Amino acid sequence: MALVPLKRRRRAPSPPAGPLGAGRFPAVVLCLVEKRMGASRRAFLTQLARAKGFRVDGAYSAAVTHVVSEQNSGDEVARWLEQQREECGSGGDPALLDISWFTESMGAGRPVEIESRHRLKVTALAPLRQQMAPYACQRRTPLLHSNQLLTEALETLAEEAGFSGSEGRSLAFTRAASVLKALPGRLSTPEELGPLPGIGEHSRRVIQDVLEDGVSVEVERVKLSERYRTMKLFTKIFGVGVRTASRWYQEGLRTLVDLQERNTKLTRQQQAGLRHYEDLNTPVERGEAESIGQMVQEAVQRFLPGASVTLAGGFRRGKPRGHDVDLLLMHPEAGREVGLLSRVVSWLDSQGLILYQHSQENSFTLHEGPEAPGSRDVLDRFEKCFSIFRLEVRGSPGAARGWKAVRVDLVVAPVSQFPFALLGWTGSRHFERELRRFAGHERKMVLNSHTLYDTRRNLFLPAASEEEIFQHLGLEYVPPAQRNA
Ligand code: 8DG
Ligand code: CA
Ligand code: CA
Repeated sequence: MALVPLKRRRRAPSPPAGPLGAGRFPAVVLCLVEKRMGASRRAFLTQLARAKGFRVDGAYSAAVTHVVSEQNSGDEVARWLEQQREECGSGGDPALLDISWFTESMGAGRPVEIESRHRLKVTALAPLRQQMAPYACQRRTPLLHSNQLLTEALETLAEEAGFSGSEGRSLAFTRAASVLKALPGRLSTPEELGPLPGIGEHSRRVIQDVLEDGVSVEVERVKLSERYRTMKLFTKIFGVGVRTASRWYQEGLRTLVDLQERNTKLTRQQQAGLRHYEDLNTPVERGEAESIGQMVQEAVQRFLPGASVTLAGGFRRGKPRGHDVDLLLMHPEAGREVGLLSRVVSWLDSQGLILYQHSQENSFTLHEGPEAPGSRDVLDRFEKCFSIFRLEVRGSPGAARGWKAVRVDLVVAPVSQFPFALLGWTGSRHFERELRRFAGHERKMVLNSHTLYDTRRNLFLPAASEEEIFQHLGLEYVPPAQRNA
């Protein structure tokens, strides 16, 4: 069975290259491992390579494509790489090379093709995998990882299972994908999967297919199927869930035009979703999210000076773009936040900045007991507003009309619940699910976006920070950038 090389992952934009700029070979970014090479030899080699037009970065980042070391074992360098990834909070999947590749490249005056004799032999990956903790909240999951092709395949199947109402199957694929995201390196043979937790038989088959053939026939078939494509089209309408989309599919509807032509009954939210379909399915850039944060912050200051606005969701985990903007509002004095949201929303509305909104009152009371807020159909009971903002955009392509519709969630958290709200609204969804599962199964505690309740001792455990919540749970703190499970 011939191994088809995996397609190279798209890389994050490169950081500035230092004084010498991008170099003559834009596809190659070197990083030299100091370890046994020593500082002075490293400085000498760096200078040499830069003089030949190579980009050599002083520190590791996701932009690095070639890691070069001298007299270090592959395992040493793999461990070094893992540490660097942790420190810079991003993945990257550079080739680990022996000095011989460097010497030959300098001789040739260009990066020579990597051959297997240049590559360091890494065996340490297997034991690392055996240590993989079973819950996603016990692991560190960076935004960029080395197994993109595999996780995309598994996540397509998870989505498909969700569309068919098979929650259990969907979760199994999501779990498998999440384990692969936490691996320190690229999986190269199905055998390496041996000791990994949480990867079922079906997922293994898919992984094997992708590793061997570059694609999974099953996944490709799903992606082409009429049902999957239609469900995806419909669920991308703001306000349309799996149930509604499924009903429309069964009624024979296939396109957005069908919805209009057949006078399908739509809620006010769905009408807004359809009206702004294109904008709402264009990713929100970080800069746009920050502008919206600023707009809300200014409105908040008008009515309640001292209140804060915090960007949560995927952006807090370091994502460069997202599907919406999640903002948490809070005032450090308990009770002062009451009434803030409606004023802020009315004011923004009066300024013509809101295209759609529906708000929900705070319905949380401690007396309901610990189970209530986390019950099945509601994630939490904070006062909140699900909205569509009208964001002025200048100079970006496709923004000829000068503005863009952006989905925004505004959530008000009382100060005593703020750390729980922040943890709950930072995600990822799978990370949150796993935190709650861990709390329940391993600690007999109930965690939601409001509180943490210890059922053995019958008491609520207060926390002033996310770190304290992890401490109560007996978990090592996982920073937001490592919650991309
Ligand atoms: P994206 O927008 O970048 O695509 O991803 P995201 O930011 O990770 O996802 P999200 O759908 O915006 O959800 C962010 C977190 O908010 C997620 O962990 C779930 C959490 N969340 C709550 N309560 C509620 C709620 O009532 N509705 C929704 N949609 N999300 C909630 O804690
Ligand atoms: Ca979000
Ligand atoms: Ca959201």
